[in-house]
Amino acid sequence: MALPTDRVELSVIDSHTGGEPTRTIIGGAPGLSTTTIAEQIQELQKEHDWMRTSLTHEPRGYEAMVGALLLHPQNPEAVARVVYFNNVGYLGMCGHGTIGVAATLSYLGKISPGEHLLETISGDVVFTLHEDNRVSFVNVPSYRYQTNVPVATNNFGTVTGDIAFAGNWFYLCADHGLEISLNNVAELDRCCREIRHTIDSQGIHGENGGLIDHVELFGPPNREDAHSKNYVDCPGGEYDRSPCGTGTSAKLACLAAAGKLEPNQVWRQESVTGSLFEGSYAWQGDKILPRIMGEAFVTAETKVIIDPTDPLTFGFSQ
Ligand code: PYC
Repeated sequence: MALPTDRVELSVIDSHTGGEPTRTIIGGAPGLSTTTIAEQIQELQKEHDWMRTSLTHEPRGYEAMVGALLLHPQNPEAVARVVYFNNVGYLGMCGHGTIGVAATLSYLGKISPGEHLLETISGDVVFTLHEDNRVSFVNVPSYRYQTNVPVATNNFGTVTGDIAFAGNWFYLCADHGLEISLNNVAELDRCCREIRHTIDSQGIHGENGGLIDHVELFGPPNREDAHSKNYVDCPGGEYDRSPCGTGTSAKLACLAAAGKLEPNQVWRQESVTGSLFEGSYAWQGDKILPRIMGEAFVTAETKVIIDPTDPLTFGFSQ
């Protein structure tokens, strides 16, 4: 990868969805020579990964930062094509990011309340911008793959959990014995790392070898309007400040498979920060189509300057 030798200016809009940031690039990104979204992600990875690290690593970003690059869609019906990325790479599906991108497009005056289509690497995603600023989207077909999978940890005993797919692979666990609270993030993080370590070292995986790179811990909610509270450990080692769109979808898939939630019944998932997503589902064969609703707010409209004479301009991380 050749780093830019000239100054680059990127136009970005920052938003947060239930506390989880999305940094949407709306201008200044290098032109891509490829056509399909899969090729474009490969090209970004190979030729322009500096853009990802510049926006998500320190000094401009931090470990929770998720980027979204808007590209021209192939389908004229789509409002945009979007590539999500974070501090460690490019993402499959990103629920909070979908809500953040929708809020950004609305802020820019590019969409009005109603239904819209986004092209993503996981397929077309239909989202609805509601009159009250909330956004709902239909996630990719999701399913519980295995149930009651034991995972031994050094410091937290043997926990059991389900494995589910919802655009990302999740291990979902409720018997960890920890309080889900912002005061307890260090312990929650340690527990998730130990679970991830055992999952990796014992070759526990999703269907067709799918990499389980998200661990989701559940506990009782604090909010009266919520059914459950979660802590979601993401691939870069950071935790999702929102209830996680794909994580809430994975939970819906497990509840549906266990016969604990009916189609169209609403599940309210609280996050470790106290924010809330509403989820419901419809069956599609033996999988579910989750619908997730949340709200995002724009926090900044920024020109990011990437100055090659600055030794830390492309970002640094631990
Ligand atoms: O909301 O799906 C989500 C998500 C995945 C990683 C961070 N947020």
